[in-house]
This record gives sequence, C-alpha cells and structure tokens, in this order.
Amino acid sequence: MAVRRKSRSGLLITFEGVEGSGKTTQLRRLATLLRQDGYRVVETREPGGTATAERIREILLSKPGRLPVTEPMTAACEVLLILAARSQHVTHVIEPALQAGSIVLCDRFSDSTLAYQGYARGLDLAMLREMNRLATGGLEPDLTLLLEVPVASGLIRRRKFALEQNRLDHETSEFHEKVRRGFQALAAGDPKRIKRIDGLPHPETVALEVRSVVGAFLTKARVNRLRTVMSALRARPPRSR
Ligand code: ATM
Repeated sequence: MAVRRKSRSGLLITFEGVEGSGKTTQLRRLATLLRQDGYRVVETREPGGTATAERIREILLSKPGRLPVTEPMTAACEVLLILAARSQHVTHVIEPALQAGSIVLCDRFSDSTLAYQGYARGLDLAMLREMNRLATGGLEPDLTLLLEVPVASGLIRRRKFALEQNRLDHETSEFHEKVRRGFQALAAGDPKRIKRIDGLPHPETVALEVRSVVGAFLTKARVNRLRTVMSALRARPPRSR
C-alpha cells in the first residue's frame, strides 16, 4: 500500500506498556514539564481521542452486559474497531496537531495493536502492520516510551487505582504475559525508536528517567532540524543583485 506522509513540524511521542505500568501518570507529568519548557503539547489516548473514537472505546472496553452489546467480541471485531478509532484519531487530532508544530503525547498507539492483537490474540503480525498503515496513513511515532513492570505488579496496581475494570482487564495473566513479551520483542526490533524504562520504582524516579530520555531525544531532534534547514539554505542558488 502506498504511504502518504505529509511534512510536519511536530513530534509524536507514544507511551506503551502492560496494564498498570504507570504510563498515564507519566504522560501527564511529562506534558506538564514540556509546557513549562514552552512546548505546545497535545495529550491524547487510544482507543479514543475523538468523539467517534471514544464511542468506539466504550464498545471495546465495556464488559458484556454493560451496554446492549452482550455477545463475546471476536478478535477480528476487536481489531477492526481499534483501527477504525485510530483512523479517526490520526485524521482529526494527531495529524492536525503535528502540522501545527505540537508535541503529541499519546497513551498507546500502533504498538499496542501488535502486542495485544498480534502477540497475545495471535493475529498475523504482517497483516496487522498493513492494517495499521491503512489506519494511520503511514504515521509512526517519533519516540516510544515502553514502561516495563511485571504483569502481576501491574495488575495489582490497576486493581487498586482503576475506577472501573474493563473487558480486557478480565483476560488471564497468561494473556497479559504474552502482551508484555510482545512489547519486549517490539522494543528489541526497533531500539532506536522504542526506549525501555523501568516502571517499577516510585513515580518520581520514573519521571526523572522519562525526562532524561525525552530531553536527549528533543536535543537530537533540534540538531537534525537545524541540519535540514542549513542544507536547504546551502542548496538555494545565490540571490542575484
Ligand atoms: P488503557 O487501559 O491503557 O487505557 O487501554 C485500554 C485497553 O485497550 C487496554 N486493555 N487492557 N487491559 C489495551 C487495549 N488496546 C488494545 O488491545 N489494542 C490497541 O491497539 C490499543 C490502542 C489498546
């Protein structure tokens, strides 16, 4: 499939991890810090982020019996709903924010589809990558922070702090273990983009590590951008007087 990529000045940073890994807390802290540093920041999440995508999220995560949707959800239905939500989200929120030069912080993105629907549910990874490309138009995160915690600790945290248990919270520990190993495999395959961060220490300590990784990344991004501008200037013919 042909990939349409627009030139853009913003950056997409995604947070990934198993349930209870602390990614939502860390995303919020990072957003505050970046705003203090003068960046324009958009905080968003998946599935969700637009009115339509949030409605899809309700269907996806509601336990049988909560909505009129009572029959078990097939893996195909699950992935198609997730990608339908992603398409709305990328088109109506993420791409416009990137075009406007914002840093977009997204709580889960396409790696979650590979980890949950691929490594854990068993859907074909190559097919999922292609479907992701359909939903995103080829948009990939510039940086991904993978917060790592053992499944058991994540589930305990989640049960303690979550307002409500969702449909996927009721999956077995083996399922969540497959998700965790899936994320590990994805990070091993793309170490430049996916940075692994230990999510077990106190949130303050994790936040320091997140800040350090993102700080290094932003410095590199600024240098690369400067290089692009300089080479564009060098390529211009000299102005005639
Ligand atoms: P949060 O709890 O992090 O908001 O994520 C909602 C659920 O959506 C999460 N489930 N649990 N447990 C993982 C699931 N999900 C997928 O299965 N695939 C995806 O592509 C995304 C973005 C989320």
